[in-house]
Amino acid sequence: MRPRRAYAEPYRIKMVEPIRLIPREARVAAIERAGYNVFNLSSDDVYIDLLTDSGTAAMSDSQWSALMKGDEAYAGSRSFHRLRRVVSDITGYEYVAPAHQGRGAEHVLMAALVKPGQRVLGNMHFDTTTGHILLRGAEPVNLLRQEGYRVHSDAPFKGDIDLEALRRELEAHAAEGLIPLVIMTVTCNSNGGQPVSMANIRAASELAQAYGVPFFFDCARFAENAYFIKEREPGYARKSVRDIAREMFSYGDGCIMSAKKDGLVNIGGFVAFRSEEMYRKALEWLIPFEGFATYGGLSGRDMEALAVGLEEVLDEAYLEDRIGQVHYLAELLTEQGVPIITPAGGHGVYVDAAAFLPHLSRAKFPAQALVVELYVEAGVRGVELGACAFGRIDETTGETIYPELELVRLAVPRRVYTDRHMAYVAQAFGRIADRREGIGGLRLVYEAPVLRHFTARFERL
Ligand code: PLI
Repeated sequence: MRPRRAYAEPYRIKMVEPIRLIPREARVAAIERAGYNVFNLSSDDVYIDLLTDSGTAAMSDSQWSALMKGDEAYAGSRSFHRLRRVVSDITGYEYVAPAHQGRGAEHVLMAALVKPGQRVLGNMHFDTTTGHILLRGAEPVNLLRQEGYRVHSDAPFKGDIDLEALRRELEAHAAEGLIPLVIMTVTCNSNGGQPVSMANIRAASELAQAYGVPFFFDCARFAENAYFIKEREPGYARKSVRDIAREMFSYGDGCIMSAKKDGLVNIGGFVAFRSEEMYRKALEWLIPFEGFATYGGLSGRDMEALAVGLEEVLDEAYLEDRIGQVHYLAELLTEQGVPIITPAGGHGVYVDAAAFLPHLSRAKFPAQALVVELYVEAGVRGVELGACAFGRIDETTGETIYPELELVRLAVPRRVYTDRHMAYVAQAFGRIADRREGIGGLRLVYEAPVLRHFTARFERL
């Protein structure tokens, strides 16, 4: 199951960005000022930042030099045409519209295709996708197969959709026109960056087609997904990751992408279609909200860097190193006795905070408490995905409804940190594990009505 890592990092470092570990007392003061919420920290006070793998990649020398070739024309930019050619070559989708980032692409797609009262099916929609479906007055429906919710498993494709549940939904609602599209998120971020198998993609696409429903990908991490297929799915070991990606996209009608992940850029996204009609519909929303059809909120140089990033991300030496590094961190944490979601996914390690701090009830925000502890111990910033991010109050009973899992995500930025950084993170967890019984919980003292985890404030109990 462990991805191969035959060589050292397939790059050498040409430019460095200094980072520093501020003293422990300063970290204690910083997190207190931040209301025990790492989103409120200044990044200068963070030593190793594992908050997200989104928009945090290091660009290559080729990408930096491509920036100089940016054509900043408002309309018909040469850089757009270059990006369009690269996207069409990988996806097979002819009609490409840039967007400022993933949620911009989601907005355009949902506005073009989704109407109030409809149901948007998927393996597991990401939060912003869920938000855009809800904003259309529609219902996001997650049909991840049961295995995907198990913390410990050796299933190779925990991002797969439950095909029987998909068939039932289509059978019940497609004929009335209540299902505007199915979205397959690859990899599936919300349960740990878990891959979806080609067999599952093919079968889900065939089902959608049989019911006349468009099939789309949220392909933020498509190259990582393709690499997992090559490593784990029978029949794909000898195929190139590029060919695997092409086959995957061949089963779809289009895609939305946050290029801040597998685009290897710091900002950007796009939506792409097989059908000109859908593309025309999308332009009605793209132009007023994102920008003209040939830039969609990006500068010409952004599009140049993205065109190069989409090629580089398919380099198998890069992917072997990338996914290998995430799995190396997972192994080190397991050696320290830290419970994590298994198998580890493509872009980060997800720690089971409820199992790590069993003395803290959900009401005491154990995952948030662990995020705070990791920052104080080592200056490392992870993120809570548990009671704060996903808990909500039942409007009728006033009771808190907790999500199934209480996790801390350690997302690994692409090409940014070395294995020594990973070892440092794991050692910090080892020190925390030794004194975990003494770690106290938190009390929520401020919350916004939506997406409360970004701005919440806590006090120590
Ligand atoms: O952050 P955006 O707007 O570029 O992309 C939104 C988005 C869409 N789909 C998926 C699968 C995502 O993971 C995603 C963003 N993810 C973030 C920010 C993350 O930290 O995982």
